[in-house]
Amino acid sequence: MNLIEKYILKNDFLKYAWIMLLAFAIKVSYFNFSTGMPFNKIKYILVTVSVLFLVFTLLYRTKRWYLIFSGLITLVMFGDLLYFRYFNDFLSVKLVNQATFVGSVTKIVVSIVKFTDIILFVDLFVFLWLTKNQNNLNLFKHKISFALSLIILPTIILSISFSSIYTGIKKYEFFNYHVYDFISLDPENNQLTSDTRNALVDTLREVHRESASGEYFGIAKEKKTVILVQIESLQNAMVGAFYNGQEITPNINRIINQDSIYFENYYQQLGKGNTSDAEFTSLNSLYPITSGNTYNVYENNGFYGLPWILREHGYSASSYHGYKASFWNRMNVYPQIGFEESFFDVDYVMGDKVVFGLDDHDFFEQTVPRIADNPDKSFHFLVTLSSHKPFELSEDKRFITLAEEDQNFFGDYINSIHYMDHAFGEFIDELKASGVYDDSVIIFYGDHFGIGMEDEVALARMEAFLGEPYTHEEMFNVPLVIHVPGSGIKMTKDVTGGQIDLLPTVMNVLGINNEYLTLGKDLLNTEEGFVASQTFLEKGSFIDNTKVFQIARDGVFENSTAYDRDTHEPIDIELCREGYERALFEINLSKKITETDAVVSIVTELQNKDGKYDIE
Ligand code: GP9
Ligand code: MN
Repeated sequence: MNLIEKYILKNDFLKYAWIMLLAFAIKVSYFNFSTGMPFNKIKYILVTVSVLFLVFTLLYRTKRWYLIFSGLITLVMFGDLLYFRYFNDFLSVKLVNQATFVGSVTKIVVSIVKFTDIILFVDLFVFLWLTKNQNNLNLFKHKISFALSLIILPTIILSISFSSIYTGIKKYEFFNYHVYDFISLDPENNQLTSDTRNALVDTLREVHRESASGEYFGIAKEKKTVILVQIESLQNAMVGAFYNGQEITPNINRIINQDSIYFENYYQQLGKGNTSDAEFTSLNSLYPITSGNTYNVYENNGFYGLPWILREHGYSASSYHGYKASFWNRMNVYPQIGFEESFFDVDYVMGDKVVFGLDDHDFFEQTVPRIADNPDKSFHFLVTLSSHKPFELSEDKRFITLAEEDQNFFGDYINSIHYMDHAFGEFIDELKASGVYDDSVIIFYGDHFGIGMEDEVALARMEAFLGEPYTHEEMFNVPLVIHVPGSGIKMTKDVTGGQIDLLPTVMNVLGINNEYLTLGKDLLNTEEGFVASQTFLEKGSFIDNTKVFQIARDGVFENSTAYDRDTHEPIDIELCREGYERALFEINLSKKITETDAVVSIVTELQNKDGKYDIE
């Protein structure tokens, strides 16, 4: 008893350390398993717990400092956890400029929080309880404890640095991830070397030689008005589908069935900038970056995508969106990507707000006169909003009768898409009434999924609706429709493509020779489908015509998985090595082009002309 009394109960380190270690272990285990940590990575829990223990015991002097420090670390962890549930990734310091975005999506954040998340705060409660009658824990009062800690820290660091078992630690382990993220240790060389640049120019010249002789070249060349609509959260699973006998998108279906080319294997290709990335990639045929969002980080870059290209070919270029100009930094970036004129919320008469901005019905109704008010060739880019999460419409805008079990996020999504479709149908009617329709080409696509994987109830209801497991492949699938009134075309294309392919495909139907920088391909003239993903399915992952390759979270090819799209059976990943390398190559190349602001100079070289960028 004497010994126990002397060495354990009277020794603050021994008395408190095990309790704190246990609390950290619970906290970190919860964090790791909630963020998809495989069981064989349990060693990372030890690393995080050890670092936490060291950091906090070194802060033994005052209770207040402990609470501030621990509170901050816990908040970052909590942020990582929420962000992970949504994006399948941790937060990054490069995302701080997106902080304003959080305000608009508070409801989404709230829907992602789970009651069990309180476990992340367990060490704070335990600490408060242990210190309720004292000012600190004095964990390091004894020299032996202090010495012990000085041994543990270097041991951890050395074992991380030299042991192969720690492959992937910077992707999984909390502290390593954030340290690497902070110092931006990027193994890739971010210079666009002259060899790579020359090879790119040669490849593009090859592509360009064939561009004017493709099928469907110029089918919409004579149309005066080019309308491109990016539709919020429209997944392909909704198109052509019925919910309990009720057609979800009757207007879109009708458009697809007449004078249209419908791409049914078309996919989102976002980074971390959601809607803005869908815009960026579709308009510019470049991949978005994933460290931050392209619209913010590269707001001053020169780009040469669809708006500039169409201006070069005699069209005017305008954009329309019923929300704040500052959101996604559109007000600064739109002029850079070529829009001469942009309309935002303040330019519209706001009726009832839907979700957080202009109702699609009001949006279309007030946009049509502006489109119609162009005697010459004009390009109009519309970004819809009211089918945005959390899909909460007022009762008078819900037209689909939902079963009891779908009176939730999933059912709200169905109703929201149905309402958007209704407004879209009115849009087409208004275009007809204003006399613009016949002389227009109308192209539309979904920006990204509506139903993610984070809401378990919605996920289950989505699976019941689909009649099969909900995969990322399904989640990424958005429709692309090219509607050419009077063309008599009715076609469904099954080639696999993504938003990066929009620009070359649109140039083809508009009869514009491709002499530009496009990393995507013209989907009307390729059989070889390929979509590289960077978010949700991380960099290296891809979807092609027959298979889906999903890179492992540690980034190691050999640990990854792949399946056949028809049978859903696993396939040998060696069959995916080429696609994997291509995905990495293309994304890295795109990143280098963006980082070095090389677009305009490459386009100038491709065109062998000077000063093309200065269009008046
Ligand atoms: C806001 C709208 C929605 O302007 O485009 O963006 P999201 O939240 O889908 O990225
Ligand atoms: Mn969106």
